[in-house]
Amino acid sequence: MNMNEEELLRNFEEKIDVDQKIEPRDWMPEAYRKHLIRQISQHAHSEVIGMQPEGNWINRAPSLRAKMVLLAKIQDEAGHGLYLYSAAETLGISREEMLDQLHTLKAKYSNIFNYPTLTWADIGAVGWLVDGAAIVNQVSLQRTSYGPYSRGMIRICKEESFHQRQGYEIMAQMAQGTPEQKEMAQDALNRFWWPSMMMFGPHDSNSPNTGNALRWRIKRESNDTLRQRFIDKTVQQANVIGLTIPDPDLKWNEERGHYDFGEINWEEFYAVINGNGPCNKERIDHHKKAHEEGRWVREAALAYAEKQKQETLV
Ligand code: FAQ
Repeated sequence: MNMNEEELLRNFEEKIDVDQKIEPRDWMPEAYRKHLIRQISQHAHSEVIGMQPEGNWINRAPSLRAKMVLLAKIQDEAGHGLYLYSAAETLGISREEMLDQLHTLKAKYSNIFNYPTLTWADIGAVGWLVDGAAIVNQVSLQRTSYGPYSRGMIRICKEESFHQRQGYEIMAQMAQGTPEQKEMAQDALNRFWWPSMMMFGPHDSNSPNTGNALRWRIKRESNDTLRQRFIDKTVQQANVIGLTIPDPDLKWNEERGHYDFGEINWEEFYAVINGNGPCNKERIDHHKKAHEEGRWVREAALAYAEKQKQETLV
């Protein structure tokens, strides 16, 4: 490393230490850039792949109101994906490259979207638990050190809190409905609880990316800290609507001021994130097909933009 680079690095670290945002044209270490591209692109893929389990219920929503709300939510997820792809593009990777990484399984996306949505209550569980977990994580990421990611998170969190309420409303309605409806809500909670806990990633002691992420303030809090916050919040919400968290070891710990909880099935987690979950193949195949079928739209939009540019030059 020459002197100049040492100085640049010092300058970069000083900015991080005083919480000044790093912007696209600022110098940054190559490892910081790569770390961000990995995290932000995987976050973007999660938002977009996350539309699939919900899309499964648009034409079976139980009322016009429920259908409109669900459509609006899914559309928001597409928007979140776009903000995040744009933020990643500022780091020097193209959208095509990111999608190629998704389609060739080089890039991951959230474990949670590899589970099926079998009943309408699952749409409630996704909103309540999945968006609930996403918010806890993303509120923390609002303070991330990379400017475009941080600004994206601020906007995304505003929309995400509406999503969480949409899901909780469905769960509350079903939990107070007929015995069959309450059973459906409990069954959805049973199936989505543990995969939602896994959304925060492995325990800190097994999380290879956390060290650099915290040092560079990409992540502001660790996987375990955020998971615990989610649990503490969600247990109370389950109590209010009379549903039971499916964890016999869940117990308030007066000393810690937190809930203790049972062991997460990490074997299942690693199987799912490495391509062997119940719906991995279906999700990627569907995305590839939609991408191919939308090719003419992208080409037409680019041709139109080019034409506009030529016209303004004349
Ligand atoms: N799923 O060293 P760590 C949403 C991977 S948005 C899959 O701890 P890191 C909205 C990890 O990538 C949900 N893979 O990694 C919505 C790494 O592998 P790699 C998405 C996971 O990055 C709602 C390896 O394990 N949110 O839901 C997962 O420090 C409803 C080792 O892990 C974000 O992406 C996982 N859960 O911490 C949309 C938030 N966890 O990449 C539609 C931003 C870990 O080295 C409907 N991301 N892995 O090959 C983050 O905060 C972090 O990336 C973590 C993981 C916390 C996810």
